[in-house]
Amino acid sequence: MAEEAKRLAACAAVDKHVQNNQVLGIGSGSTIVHAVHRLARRTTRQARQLILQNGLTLSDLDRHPELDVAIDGADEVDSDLNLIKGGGGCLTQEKIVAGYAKCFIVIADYRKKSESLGEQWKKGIPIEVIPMAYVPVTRALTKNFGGAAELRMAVSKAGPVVTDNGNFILDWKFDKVHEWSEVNTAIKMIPGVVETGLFIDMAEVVYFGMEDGSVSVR
Ligand code: ABF
Repeated sequence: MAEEAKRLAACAAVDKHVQNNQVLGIGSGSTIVHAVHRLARRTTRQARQLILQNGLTLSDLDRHPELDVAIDGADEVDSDLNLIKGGGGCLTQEKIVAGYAKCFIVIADYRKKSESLGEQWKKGIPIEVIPMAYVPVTRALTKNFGGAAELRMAVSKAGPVVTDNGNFILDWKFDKVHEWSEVNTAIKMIPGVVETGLFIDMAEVVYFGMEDGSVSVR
């Protein structure tokens, strides 16, 4: 059910927003896989071959510092299109890609839709930190903003999760609704914080695949 909802959202977003010869940014997660499949179906055999031969690494921000469209999933989306991202461990590179796109589109299934952040996603806001600073950052988070923050551990419990950038992730469980834009800026000012999983005022449109097979656009 949720998988079909992800597919519906991905197809609707790709069909509406992606045109030929555009430079695209693609995020990570299970929903985005459906968007890539949709894109591949629309790609000619020759281009698809090219994509495969190049191991799907098509370009980078050095060559394309501005993207036409970025498409990504999310862990939660509120009624103002603010997002929590990073539940899967990726947030900094995704924020960079979204931030340099002319248009940032989010695709998600119905479980991610909420009115207020925290209604659906109970694991807290992921915050990427420089490893040497994770203890003082944890203390600063709870002292300044309340709640609790935990170092994210690998499933094996052998050690902390290490991001693509070689950093750790703190999951900050907030205990009240905040003014998210202000809190996001304040958290980013804590020395040792690399990036937060709060994506405020970035998404232009969000496609939710719904349980009844429809697509809800916010
Ligand atoms: C990435 O994938 C993360 O920022 C987000 O946490 C997650 C969403 O994954 P899924 O589509 O599997 O729910 O975009």
